[in-house]
Amino acid sequence: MLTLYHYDRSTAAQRVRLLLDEKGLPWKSVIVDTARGDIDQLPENYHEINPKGLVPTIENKGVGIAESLIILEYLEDAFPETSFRPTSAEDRAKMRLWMRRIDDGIHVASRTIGVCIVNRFIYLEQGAEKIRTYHEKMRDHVRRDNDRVNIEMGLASPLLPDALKRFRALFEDMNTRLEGHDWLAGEAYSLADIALVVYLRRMESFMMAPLWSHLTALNTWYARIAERPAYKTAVIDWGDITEAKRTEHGQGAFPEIAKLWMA
Ligand SMILES: N[C@@H](CCC(=O)N[C@@H](CS)C(=O)NCC(=O)O)C(=O)O
Repeated sequence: MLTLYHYDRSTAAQRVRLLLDEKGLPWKSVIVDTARGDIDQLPENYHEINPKGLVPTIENKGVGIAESLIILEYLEDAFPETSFRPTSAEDRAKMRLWMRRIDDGIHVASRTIGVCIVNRFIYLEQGAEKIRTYHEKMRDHVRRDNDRVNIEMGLASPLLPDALKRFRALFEDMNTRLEGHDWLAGEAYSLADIALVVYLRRMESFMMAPLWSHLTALNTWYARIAERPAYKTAVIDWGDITEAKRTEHGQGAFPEIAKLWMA
């Protein structure tokens, strides 16, 4: 059986759970939640299959696979019966171009926004020593260095304006495409929609949704996906143990975030 290493609110894990549930595949859950500095949660030798020590990782037939976008493609290859890839080669290329934006800066931007608005407060509650150890053990040094700046500077971080600009451009580009189509690539729900929808929910959790309320096609698309049974089981039902903090700190940050978003 498939085993997924993940935790509730991880956007990268949400997209893998979405595809697993859309395909109706049974899977075993192993929670690995280091996001509040609990680095000891990593299973022994976890870095051998996920060199960055992050989630998600999926295991099948004794083989471990890291990186959520690779995992999505792997699940399509290994379990092609219900496909979430468009049929034409051109639409598949377009699907992958949308997905590429995630690794081309959107995922990192999402973390920057999260740390600047709320995670820095969660880290402060954990105590300086624990967070120092967490960062010392973090294998991705760019991620660690960004975290340190974002924790120290918060809404004044020099990384925050670019992160917000990337999201604004992404949401506007998605809206433009969706003005003429129901889905991001081809004419059916695909990996591109699955991979990107998790950021709507993530940015919304910081109370930022008024910033794109005018992007009607994007919001309609999001509502259409949220109605799918798999969205409930893969995203809503797993919840987010930090939701109250996201709401509280998101509300407080909104005036500054809106100013940067509009800049
Ligand atoms: N590029 C990776 C990113 C994975 C990633 O950033 N995972 C986050 C959750 S979304 C994580 O493991 N966080 C743990 C931590 O912050 O300690 C992927 O797509 O799988």
